[in-house]
Amino acid sequence: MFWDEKYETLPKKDLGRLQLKRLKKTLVQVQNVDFYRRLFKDAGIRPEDIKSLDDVRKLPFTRKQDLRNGYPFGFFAVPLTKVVRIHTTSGTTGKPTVVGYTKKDLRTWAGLIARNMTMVGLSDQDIFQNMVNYGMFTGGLGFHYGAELIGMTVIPSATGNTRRQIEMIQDFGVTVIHCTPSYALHLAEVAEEMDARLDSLKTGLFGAEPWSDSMRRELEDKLGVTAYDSYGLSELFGPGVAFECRERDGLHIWHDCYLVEIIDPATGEVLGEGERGEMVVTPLVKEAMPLIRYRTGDITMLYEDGCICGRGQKIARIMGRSDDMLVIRGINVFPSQIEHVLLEIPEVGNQFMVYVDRVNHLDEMTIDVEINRDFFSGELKDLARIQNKVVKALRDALELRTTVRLVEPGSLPRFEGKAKRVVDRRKDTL
Ligand code: DLL
Repeated sequence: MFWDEKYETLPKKDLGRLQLKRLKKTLVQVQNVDFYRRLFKDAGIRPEDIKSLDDVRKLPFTRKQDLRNGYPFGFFAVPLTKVVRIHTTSGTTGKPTVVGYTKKDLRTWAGLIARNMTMVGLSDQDIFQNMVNYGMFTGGLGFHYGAELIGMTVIPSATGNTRRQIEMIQDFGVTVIHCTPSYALHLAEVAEEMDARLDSLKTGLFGAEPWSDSMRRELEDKLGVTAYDSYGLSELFGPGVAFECRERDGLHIWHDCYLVEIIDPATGEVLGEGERGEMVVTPLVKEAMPLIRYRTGDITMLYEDGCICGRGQKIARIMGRSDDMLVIRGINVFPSQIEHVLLEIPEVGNQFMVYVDRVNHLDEMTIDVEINRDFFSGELKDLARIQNKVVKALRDALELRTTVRLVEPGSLPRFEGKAKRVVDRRKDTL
């Protein structure tokens, strides 16, 4: 099942040729952006010096901070009259990053979402409930127009009012949902409280934040869906950059539109297939806001093998962002690893919070996790046993001693969009 079979299955040689052609065009386009004109000049590079795909390595990186410095429209390569939509990233600190789209960009973007949804077997027969924020976040409108392009029946329910969301799924016979995995967990929890059956559901599209395979099993079990991982970032249109196919073993990234490199985040050195590092992407088809060697901050690797579905080289599921990685007493920990451990332990729930402090110059990690009442007799010795079990499982997986606090079911925060499960308080104590 293909949306754009020719481009999704291009043989390697043809793909390389197309990528180079599109890269050259992009290099010309970015000359409309002051930042790039200066960057190329300072590096002593002219667009015509790039003669092969490997030559891209001669070009400097673009970082998120560069985009912030260009606030608001400094990275637009077309006049504002050609920009028909603006989105921004959430920007937890300082100004958000602004992204712009031409009419053609919006068509290209919708086409990429259509590829993804068709790849997992969705069609105009499906009823699609889009349970993400429809504002500046790219997840709402991005998926909306892709789904409409395929001809799906789209319910733009956005976030909030979980009980109403569940009623809509039931009343409209929804077959496909899209939301963050954190919200999907909450949805499952509320459906359980309501004793609501979600029999019409068959597919769950989840993304916008890291989530583990244990979380996948949990969501599939509770919601009765097949769950697919969806990856993207605003700077590269939004969702639709990479997506799992039915194999659900790695994500297809659309190589005709995105030139991918994996680098060592510390040295900038380009790594080989099968080596984990930061993904750097040069989008090849963006008009309003082309970028060169954009450092996504996301940690993944390129798979060596192709895929039996016939599409191109895949990337591994994103482990997290390099800036989400916690370094606790010299050991690297991604929140997704903690999630994986906790979900394997039936005595505790699937919600957790991580607090990191510095006590007497030592990093201390405390994890709050909800107890599962079905496994708790009410006796203190029971609590101690469960607590020890969690501490041991975390120590085995992370090679790190942690403090675990068991808390009441339902007492930890739930999230409608991206979850914020880590509170690093070390900076406060410096
Ligand atoms: O999260 C776009 C999106 C919307 C993707 C809906 C998928 C579904 P931003 O808000 O700019 O855009 O955040 C992008 O989120 O750099 C990753 O760190 C993280 N991220 C996105 N998808 C995944 C995923 C949207 N499937 C940032 N797995 C990215 C892990 C993800 N991390």
